[in-house]
Amino acid sequence: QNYFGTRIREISTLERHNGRALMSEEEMSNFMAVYPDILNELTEIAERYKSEEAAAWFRKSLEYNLSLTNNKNGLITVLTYKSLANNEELNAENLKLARILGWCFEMMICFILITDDIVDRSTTRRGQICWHHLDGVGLSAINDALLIENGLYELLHKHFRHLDCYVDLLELFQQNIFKCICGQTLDILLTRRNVSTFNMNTYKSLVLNKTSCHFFYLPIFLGLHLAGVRDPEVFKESEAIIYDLGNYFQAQNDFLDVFGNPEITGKIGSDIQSNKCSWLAVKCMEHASEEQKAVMAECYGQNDPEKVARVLQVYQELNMPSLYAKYEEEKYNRILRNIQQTSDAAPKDVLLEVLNQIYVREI
Ligand code: DMA
Ligand code: MG
Ligand code: MG
Ligand code: MG
Repeated sequence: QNYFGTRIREISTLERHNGRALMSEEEMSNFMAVYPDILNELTEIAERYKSEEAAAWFRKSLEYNLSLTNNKNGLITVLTYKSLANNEELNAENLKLARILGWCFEMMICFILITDDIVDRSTTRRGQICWHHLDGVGLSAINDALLIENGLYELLHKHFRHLDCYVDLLELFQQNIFKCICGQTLDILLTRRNVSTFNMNTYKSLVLNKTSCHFFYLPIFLGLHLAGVRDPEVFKESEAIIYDLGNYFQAQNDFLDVFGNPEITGKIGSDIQSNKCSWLAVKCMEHASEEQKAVMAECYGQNDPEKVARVLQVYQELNMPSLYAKYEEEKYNRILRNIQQTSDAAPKDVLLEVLNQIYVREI
């Protein structure tokens, strides 16, 4: 049962721009149908470098880690392409290309999550043990993350090199990966500051980099470029909404870290212990009394169950779940309104579908 069960039904009745942008089971199974080819091709590429043992390891790490992403983000690229490509271009060959591009994007999420779980000292993701935490993996996970990142460019080279948009695709990956890792760097640096210094401006710039640019900007912009969209206005309109979606998505991720059910989220939250500049911490400091602020300053970011419990108590005193529910309600309505106001040239239906997917998200 979703935390906001009642809202789901309401959204499912939303009208959509056209039928192309739904994350249907059929769409997902078409996307998954490309997966065995992706694995085989990447293994073959690695084998070419005359190391069968390394290639087999690469395949193993790909299989394990790609199962830890939700695969839905890669689908965003496919939906964007389908939504904006000309009808005559929507053939099996081009759709396969869009799906391959979606898998390149999944590889990007995958390698970021491997490193994210190492620096966040996470132990589980999607109910499975994090890659670096497995016996026989350990710190070699860092090397595996690099393998997956660079494998993505091999796949891109193999399938997209002949296209006019190749350089755009390459630059999109390189620039957004850099931005995302800058965001991750800020995330790490902020854990070294006292919670009393956290504020919404810092949070927004953190999220803009670590979340928005890679989770939403990249898959949508990849699809736009593959579809041959040139109008700068489309990119501009989409960008503003994507940043808002990213903000909402990360606030929800931060909320679930503390208030989510680990059996559903598949991961054990640790933002309080690791002193994360999270939405909850920032909002809490905005609303806290002097006394509550003092408790936060003393107890936030400590790996001590008693101190964590005191932070949780402050969160409860301030009724953070209902503050979050109010935020979510407002955010949802504002993003919805903004999507409705974009021009028809923008990927309206994809943005709406992403909003819908975030809203019903449990993990
Ligand atoms: C999410 O941060 C951002 C990236 C770039 C993974 P996070 O560490 O809060 O994510 P999660 O809660 O999934 O570990
Ligand atoms: Mg993390
Ligand atoms: Mg993190
Ligand atoms: Mg989190």
